[in-house]
Amino acid sequence: MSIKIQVINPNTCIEMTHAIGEATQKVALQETEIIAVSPSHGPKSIEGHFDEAMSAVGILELVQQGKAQEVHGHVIACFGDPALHAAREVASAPVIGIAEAAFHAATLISTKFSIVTTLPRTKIIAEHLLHQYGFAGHCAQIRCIDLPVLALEYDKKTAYQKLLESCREAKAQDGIGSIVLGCGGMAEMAEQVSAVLDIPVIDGVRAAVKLIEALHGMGLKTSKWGDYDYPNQK
Ligand code: 2AL
Repeated sequence: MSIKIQVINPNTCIEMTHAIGEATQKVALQETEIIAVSPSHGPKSIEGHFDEAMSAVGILELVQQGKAQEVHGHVIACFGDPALHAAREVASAPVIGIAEAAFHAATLISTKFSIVTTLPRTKIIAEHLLHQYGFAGHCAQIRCIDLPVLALEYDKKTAYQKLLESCREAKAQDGIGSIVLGCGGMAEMAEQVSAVLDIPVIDGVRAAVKLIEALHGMGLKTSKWGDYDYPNQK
């Protein structure tokens, strides 16, 4: 029996959707089928509160589509975990955001981590999530490469160099045991940065896929008892 995992890239940059699909297929179980999708409408990249709000409807439509295809889990592959709680109301399978997946993974292998993300304006979104999920005490620093999200696809060389430099500084200065990458578009760079710097570097997209495989193996789905119950009929 195959495990179908819908990986939603919430922005409309199709190149990033393909890169995320490839990066996750590499670590997925042989029986796992990754369905990488992005909305047909919405922002091309998500770099602030407005972009997040504009992406929400597209994400929820895709979750509904995935549910109709009977997928075994959904990943929201944007580091602000946009529309996560709403998606859990709509879904019956597990729904995991990449920030929460990465925070969980990081604290299972280290006591402290730093986040390396894209633009400074996205830092507040990560900070809010750290507090909301209860991981604030484990995060030493939130660093930025100061490049827009789309540079990760269209100027890969510069993005990689800047990411490597920020991660190098985090390792040397932050008193940490691991690094969390703060953008879905960084997924394909995690392995190389980790190998070069000799420190665990966590890409939340892959962490989320592996967590869904684990939940599926335990027969666990999103609870419909309580606030994640299906939305009320009006
Ligand atoms: C992101 C992300 O993961 N995808 C996107 O479009 N924006 N988050 C970020 N901090 O840059």
